[in-house]
Amino acid sequence: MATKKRKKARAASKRIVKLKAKKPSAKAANNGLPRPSTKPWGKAGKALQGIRILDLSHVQAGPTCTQLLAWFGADVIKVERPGVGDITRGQLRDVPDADSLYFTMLNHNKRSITLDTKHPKGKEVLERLIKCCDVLVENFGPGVLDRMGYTWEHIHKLNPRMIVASIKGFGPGPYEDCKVYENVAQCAGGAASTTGFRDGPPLVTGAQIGDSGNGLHLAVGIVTALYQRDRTGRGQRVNVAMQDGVLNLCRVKLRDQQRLQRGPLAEYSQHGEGIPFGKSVPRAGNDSGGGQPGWILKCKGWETDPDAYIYFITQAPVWEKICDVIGKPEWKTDKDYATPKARLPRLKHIFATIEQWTMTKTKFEVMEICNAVDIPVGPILSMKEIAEEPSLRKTGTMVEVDHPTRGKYLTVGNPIKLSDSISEVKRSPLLGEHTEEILGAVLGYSAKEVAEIKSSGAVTPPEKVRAAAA
Ligand code: CAO
Repeated sequence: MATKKRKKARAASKRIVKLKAKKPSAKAANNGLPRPSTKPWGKAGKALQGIRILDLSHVQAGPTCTQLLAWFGADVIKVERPGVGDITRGQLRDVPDADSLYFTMLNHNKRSITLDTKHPKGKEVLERLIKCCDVLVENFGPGVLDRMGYTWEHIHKLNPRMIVASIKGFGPGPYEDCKVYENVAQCAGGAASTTGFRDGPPLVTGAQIGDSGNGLHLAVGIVTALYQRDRTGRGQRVNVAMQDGVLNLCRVKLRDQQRLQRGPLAEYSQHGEGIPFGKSVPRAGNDSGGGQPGWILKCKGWETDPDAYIYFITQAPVWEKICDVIGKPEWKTDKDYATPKARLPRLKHIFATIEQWTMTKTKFEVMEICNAVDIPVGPILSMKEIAEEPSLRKTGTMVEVDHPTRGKYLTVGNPIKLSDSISEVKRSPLLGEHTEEILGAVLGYSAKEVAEIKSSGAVTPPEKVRAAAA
């Protein structure tokens, strides 16, 4: 009996040990909620895995959008004209016979298929692509897609889940039929009239807000439409007009346009200089666009180095620290300088005084001194300095990529970091590099059919184009 009891007790305690040893499932232990990934940053999969993009885009605006989606893991199939490809492949070429940096830096992580979309066989292939993709992206000139025979209605019929995303220069209105490039959009969207110095002509900015800026707008629209499709099962159109996107980025200037109707814009330095305002928002030089006055000031070496400058912000909460740093402690209590309102009419003099100090320091010394006491300043970094900045390499914002025909080059990686999604930068495809692979593995054509398509002229250039390219 005693032995039986002992055996029972031993078995029971074993069960307890077993129960204790059994790990609760991740879900059960967290009240059914998912836990944070245990994988390192960015290594838990690809955010857009399973999404296939039919990329008919070219030049810059569309390709920046599809490159971003490709970085997040979408399978981007770039359709290019046989023998020619995206025009940027050959534009601004720095290495003979190699794809230009213009092209490579906008088309990472994509596959390339050559296809004449006006050729009957090419149309057949394109329709198969439409049927097996989630999103079609295009930034052709107005009416081009319709002329090819691919109206929204036709695409929707072929694949009701398809999202059709387009960039055009202008939305519906007097200019809807115009072709548009970057600077046209900057001008029509309000950026150029508000950029530059008051006494100079309008200026375009180096940042490609019309092209790359609208690539971002389109990408947000696409991801939003994909999210909605999860509920409705239906695709939709996503339209971005470059003028609208630039205006969206210039909204602070529309804010000022309306403020101007109620009186002068006191934070614009022209106000302090006693120069009256006209009817529209003027060009404000390097004035800050917000409520904290700022200006670009010379630093040590400015005489020979075009980038020896710093952006200096006289942020109100740190005004007293600024006074100490620049050796003007008396401004802390002087009624002409002590308050932001009192300073507004004196900004020119204030910045000239601060500049006397910044000119004794390099921009990096100013950074060190000011940031130590929380004064917001920004060094004017040249592209050379940015390219050599180790911290940007470390975060993957600057990446070195190897390319079979041009060798190693530097590019900007994905600036949007996701903790759960891998974002490796893979080289851009050669023209038509994946044509056979896509025809066979994606579209399911047999080897015989692939051979037929190839000999039809739908994926290879006509003889005269080939001869001209040789
Ligand atoms: N097979 C066969 N034909 C093709 C093709 C393919 N794979 N890809 C393009 N084409 C044809 C088009 O069908 C079109 O032919 P039609 O005029 O006979 O219909 C032709 O190529 C030209 O297309 P396009 O008008 O788009 O190109 P463009 O070089 O004349 O103009 C641009 C370029 C950018 C001004 C124009 O596309 C545009 O305004 N796009 C919208 C705004 C935009 O995105 N601008 C920014 C570009 S980035 O700076």
